[in-house]
Amino acid sequence: MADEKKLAAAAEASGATAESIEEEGKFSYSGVETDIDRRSIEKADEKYTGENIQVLEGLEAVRKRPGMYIGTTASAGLHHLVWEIVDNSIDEALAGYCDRIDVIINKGNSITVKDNGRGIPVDKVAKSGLSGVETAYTILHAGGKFGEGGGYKVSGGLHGVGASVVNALSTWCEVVVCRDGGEFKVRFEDGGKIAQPLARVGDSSARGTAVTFLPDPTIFTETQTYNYESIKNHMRQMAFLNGGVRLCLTDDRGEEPVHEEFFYEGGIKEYVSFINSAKIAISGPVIYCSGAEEVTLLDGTKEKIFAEIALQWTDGYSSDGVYSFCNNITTKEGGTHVEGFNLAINRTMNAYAKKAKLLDDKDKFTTEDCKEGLTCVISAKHPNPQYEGQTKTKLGNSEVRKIVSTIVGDQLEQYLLEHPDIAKTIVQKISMASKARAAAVRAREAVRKDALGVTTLPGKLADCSSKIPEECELYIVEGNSAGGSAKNGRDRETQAILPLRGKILNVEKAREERIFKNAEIGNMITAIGAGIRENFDVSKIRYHKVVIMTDADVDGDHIRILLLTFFYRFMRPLIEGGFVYIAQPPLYKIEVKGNQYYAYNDAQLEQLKKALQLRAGYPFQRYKGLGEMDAQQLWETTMDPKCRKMIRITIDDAAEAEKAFSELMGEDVLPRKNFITERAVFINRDDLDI
Ligand code: 0RA
Repeated sequence: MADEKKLAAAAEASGATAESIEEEGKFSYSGVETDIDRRSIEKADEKYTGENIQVLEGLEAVRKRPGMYIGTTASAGLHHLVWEIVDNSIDEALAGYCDRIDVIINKGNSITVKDNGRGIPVDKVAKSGLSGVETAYTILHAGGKFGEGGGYKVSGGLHGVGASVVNALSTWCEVVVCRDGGEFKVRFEDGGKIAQPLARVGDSSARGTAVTFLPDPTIFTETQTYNYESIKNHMRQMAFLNGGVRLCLTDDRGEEPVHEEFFYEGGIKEYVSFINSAKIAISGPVIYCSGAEEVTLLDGTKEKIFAEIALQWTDGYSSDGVYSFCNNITTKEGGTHVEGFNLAINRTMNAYAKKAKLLDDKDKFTTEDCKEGLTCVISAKHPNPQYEGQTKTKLGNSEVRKIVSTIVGDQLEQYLLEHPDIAKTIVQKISMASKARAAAVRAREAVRKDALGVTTLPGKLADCSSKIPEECELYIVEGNSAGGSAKNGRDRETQAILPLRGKILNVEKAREERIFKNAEIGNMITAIGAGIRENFDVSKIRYHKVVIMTDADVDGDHIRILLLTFFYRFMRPLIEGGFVYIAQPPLYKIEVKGNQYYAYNDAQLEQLKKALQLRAGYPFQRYKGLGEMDAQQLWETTMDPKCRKMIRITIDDAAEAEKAFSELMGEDVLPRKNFITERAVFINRDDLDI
């Protein structure tokens, strides 16, 4: 097994997906209601005749500016198409008519999404003059605006751009609906043009909708290949967030089909158990609170807001184990549901601890204290969510604050009163956190003083001369000898080198006071220059690329994961912003007639031997460490921006990443072993371009 694959898998450590650096198009959504959207909606309200030119104009707008609708046309956008279609089926499940959704990755990378719901209506829609199916697939934002009863709702939010967007971005798209005793089929081609209008093609006693589409390669130019792990993670998350719905994934691309099913009767309760599976829970079984409240919308209609919260304390030290969602979409920046939770947990735990004489009347726990070691999933379902924040991932509806706060306040208090032993354990944990906080603040102050002093950059840091962060790179290098080569081989203008001595501290297992006394960690904080944790300010980072460069061996793997854990825990926006990379040094060198050739994996080595027509047994060098390369070689193979390959680390799914980091770095040995064995399967099938 090639070592860089192993590391890619460790990076994929999941939730943290490794992408090749070419993938620059991060998903950033600039708001759902763009001007183009609004125009299209207005058009959709006009009278339509069968072959309507305006329909095509709407879809043409999507094809002209796909980024506006799906964020990016890179890998994330390709996957977004699947989420869109799955969302529609989830809505049908939430309406109570569907309990199974299948996703099939077909040979050739088309996708089928199939549900056992009522089937998209096939009757004519007066406004469009088209059938319900054709309307949904050709008119922007048509979803939910047709059909009787009004029971059907699009989830809205960041997804919810609708099936028509998927159709617009597909080479072809077929929808088969079974309902009313018949099977109906429609086929679109060339970005949504009706190629075969909806027709009854047979009888059927079944009910449901099956959509198959092939993403258009002229739009998704970067990659047309679906990543099994990404789809799997998303479907598992959907199954957790929508308890009782069975989500099934089949990959038909290989020789043998791969099939997995996700079904969690307990929903988010099981989600918390899953995240905590490699941790030690101290508060008994997962605690669950839920409630709904009716609100009257602006147009006078009444809708229910629903919120559920599942929580469990572990013996861990991190205070950022809160995962929040609205309408099944991660709200990365939190928002009113999280604020409501914070208020409730603070109020409830302080009141209980005082009443039970476990806390002095003059003392007070902070919200941070209450959240130490806590894993919590908050899921809100809102008919009209408003999103705010830089990435539009912060829930803004103010009524939600009160709703969540009341639900958690009342039900958690009740739970504590009914379970005094568990309550006591939780209060003790919070109390210890509170005491440690005072000590940590002092230790942290010491580091911050250094970090603020411009003159006190670490002595070991060989800084670059440029002060423009966008062009600056920090190489964090394992070992002093490799550090020496890197210093001599680098581009001094833009590349800084920070050598690390031996292994860095495992921040997953150490308490804050110790962490801040660790010299290597202090050096990294000072060098990057943007603070840590809640004070981390990504706009202050001194380098836009932080590159981890370690040996391609077991120790190197370990140091790499220690560093990733550190960044994940202390500078998460650095990873989220895509500023963290892993260098890819070559594994092999072959010398032929004085020329040097490098191979970065086993397959390349074989290719090279063939291309150079080498006899069997021709000698080659296997690099055991970076230290075996001189400065010139290190530059040519690993650091020169013109020819190096690096892996960029991103986080797809925060809960998944959390679980992976705690499995890899936590106390328990068994989950770590399992993790590595499970990944071994993935390593062979990963489609990373290295
Ligand atoms: C509108 C009305 C009805 C069903 C649906 C939409 C529907 C949409 C999707 C999208 C994916 N799967 C779906 N399944 C159903 C109900 C019409 C009726 O009363 O039968």
